[in-house]
Amino acid sequence: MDKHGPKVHRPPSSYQNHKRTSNDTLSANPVHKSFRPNQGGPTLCPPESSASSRQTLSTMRQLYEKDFPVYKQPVEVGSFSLDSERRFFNDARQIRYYVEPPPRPKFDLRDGYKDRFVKRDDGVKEKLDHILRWILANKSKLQSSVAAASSSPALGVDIVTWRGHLTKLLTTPYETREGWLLAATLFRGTLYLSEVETEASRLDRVNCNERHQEMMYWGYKFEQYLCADDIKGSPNPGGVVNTNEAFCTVVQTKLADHKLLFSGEVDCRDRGPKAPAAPACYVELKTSAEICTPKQRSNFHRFKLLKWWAQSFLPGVPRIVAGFRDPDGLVIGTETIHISKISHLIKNESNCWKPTVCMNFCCEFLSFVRTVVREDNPRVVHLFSWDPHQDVTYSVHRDSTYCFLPPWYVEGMTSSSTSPH
Ligand code: 0WD
Ligand code: CA
Repeated sequence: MDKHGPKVHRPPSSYQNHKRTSNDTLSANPVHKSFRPNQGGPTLCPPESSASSRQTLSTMRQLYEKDFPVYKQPVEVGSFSLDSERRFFNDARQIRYYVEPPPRPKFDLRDGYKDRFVKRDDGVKEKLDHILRWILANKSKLQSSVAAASSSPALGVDIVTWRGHLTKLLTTPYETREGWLLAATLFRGTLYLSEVETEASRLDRVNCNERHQEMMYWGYKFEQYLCADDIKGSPNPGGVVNTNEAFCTVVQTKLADHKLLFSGEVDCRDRGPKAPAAPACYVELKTSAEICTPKQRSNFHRFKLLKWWAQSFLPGVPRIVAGFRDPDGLVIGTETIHISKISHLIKNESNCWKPTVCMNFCCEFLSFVRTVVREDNPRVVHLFSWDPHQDVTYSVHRDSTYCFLPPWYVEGMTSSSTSPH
C-alpha cells in the first residue's frame, strides 16, 4: 500500500505564480531549424515560405529543467453532461457524489462486466465537438468577459482543447512508448487542438485482448462503488456501468502567456457541507495494482504518479482516491493522494520525473504551435506529430479529412445569433 512519505515538508503551493527567469542557463534552444519529414505519416505539404514553418521542437528533458512557469489557479467557467446515449446537455445533470469507502473494502471490480456494462463506441471520433457545443451555448457569457478584458481573440482565449490532450503534452518528455498526433486550427484568433488517433493506437484499440478489455472496465466499476447519483444517496454497485455517461468541467487558466480553455471529465465531487467551490471539490478516482515490493513502489512513483499528477494538476483537482487491487480485481484498500504532495512523494526516487519539465515542455510546445500556425482559417490543419526519441514535427493540410471544426461551429461563431446546438 502506498504511504505518503515524510510529512516534515511544507506542502508546495500547487499554482505558483513564479516568474520565469530570463537568465536561462540552457545552452540549446528547444526549437531547431532542422526540419525533419513526418515519416510514414500523411502527405507532407511543402514547407511554407516563412522560416518558422521549418522548425521542429525537441522533447529532451534537460532543455526544460527551468523554473516552474506561471500557472494560474484554474477557474471553472462551466460544465456539461453527456447522458447514457452520449447526448450533450449544457448542465451538471451527470455529476456524482463521492462516498467514503469502508476502511477494509472488498470491491469486486469484475462484477457486472459480462451483464451490466454498456461500453462507449470508441471508434466514434468526437474530436472537440462537445466542447464546441458548450462554447456555442455559452458564447455570450464568454464574449462579455472578453469585451471587459478587450483582448484580441474573439473568444478571449488562445487555446481550446481537451484536458486529456494537455496531459499527453505534459508527460511527453518522459514518454518512451506512445507517440501522438495533434491537429491544430487557428480560427478567429483562437487555436484549437484536437487529437488524431495514431495508427499504432488504432491497432492497440482494435486488437485489445479480452483480459485488457476487462481491466479497462475495472476503473469504471471502482467509480460505481464510490459514487452516488444524489447528494444524499448511496452508491449502487448493482446498477449498470455505462461509459457514455460523463460530467465534464470547463476551466480557464493561464500557462505563462497562453490563455487556456479546456474541459476534462470529472469522476465525482465532495458532498460535505464544508466542500470548497469547484474545481477544488472534485475527486479523481483511480485503480492500481497492489504495491508489495520496493520495486513496485518505485515504478508506481516513476510512471503512474506522473500521469495521475499531470491529469489532475491541470484542472486544479486537488485529490485522487486510489483503489489498490489484487490480480483478480478485488480492491482491498484505498488511499487518498493529495496532488500538492506528489512532488514530495517522488523526491527520493532516483531518475524520476519533474513537474517543471512537464509544464515547461507544454508551454514551449504551445508557443511553438502559435508561432507555426499563422493562417486563421477553419479549413487549414497543421498536424503536429511526435514519436518517442524524436523531435516534434508538423505537416500542413488544407481541406483535408483532418479538418475538425464543424460547419455548425464555424457558422455559429461567425453569426451573431445563438446556435441551436
Ligand atoms: O476518443 C478519444 N481519444 C478521446 C475522448 C480523447 C479525449 C477525450 N475524449 C472524451 C472522453 O470520452 C471523455 O468523455 O473526452 C472526455 C474526457 O476528456 P478528458 O478528461 O480530457 O480525458 P482524460 O483526462 O484522458 O480522461 C478522463 C476520464 C478517464 O478517466 P481515467 O481515470 O481513466 O483517466 O475520461 C474517461 C475516463 O474515465 N475517458 C474515456 N471514457 C470513454 N472513452 C475515454 C474514452 N475514449 N477517454 C477517457
Ligand atoms: Ca478516473
